[in-house]
Amino acid sequence: MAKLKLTYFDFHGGRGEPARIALSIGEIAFEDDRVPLADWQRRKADTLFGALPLLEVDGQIIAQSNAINRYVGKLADLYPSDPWEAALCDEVMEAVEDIVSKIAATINLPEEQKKTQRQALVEGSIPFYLTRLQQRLEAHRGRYFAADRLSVADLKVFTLIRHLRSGVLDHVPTDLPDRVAPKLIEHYKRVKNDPGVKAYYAKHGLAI
Ligand SMILES: N[C@@H](CCC(=O)N[C@@H](CS)C(=O)NCC(=O)O)C(=O)O
Repeated sequence: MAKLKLTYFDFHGGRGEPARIALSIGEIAFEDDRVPLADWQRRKADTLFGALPLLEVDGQIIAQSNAINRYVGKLADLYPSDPWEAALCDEVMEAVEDIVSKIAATINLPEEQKKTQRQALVEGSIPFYLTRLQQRLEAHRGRYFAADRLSVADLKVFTLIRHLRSGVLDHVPTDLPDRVAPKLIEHYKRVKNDPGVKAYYAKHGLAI
């Protein structure tokens, strides 16, 4: 088995979280390299694209969260083998990237600008992406986003919903996902109650 090291920030959530959960579900050993925020500026210059996550496989490194999700998804049997179902899985992961990038672009703004831009997201892009993701879920049997079983796409949407409901995003009401996309909340609970996902959070001492 290849030697794996997943590098991401030292918090629960974000672009590195789906791969951490997937590797845990697949019972695949990996070094969980958690970078404290205080160390980031020192380490940033040495990363492939100046960002995390990174995955090292037997000494070789890849970047980009969705490339990593696909790779670990294949190792953990959480990525569809059928090409069409794989494309559905990819579509959802890229759509989540679209909205995550818009939210991430507000993180370091001065307070007033952050408030204005987040309010615009709350009235526009966030409900737009949540309702469209909900439509894609319903178009594919309603339980999971691809192949009617858990995949890395489900873990990525789960991580997004958890983030939006967590209260860490100032000016984003925590009940927004529940109001605009109730089927995504049912999906969130389905994923949260998956035995592998529960075991992952229990291992880290987190109530979700
Ligand atoms: N397209 C990249 C985006 C990576 C990215 O922006 N990561 C953020 C954390 S989620 C980051 O490293 N931010 C710190 C920085 O840009 O200095 C991916 O999907 O991995």
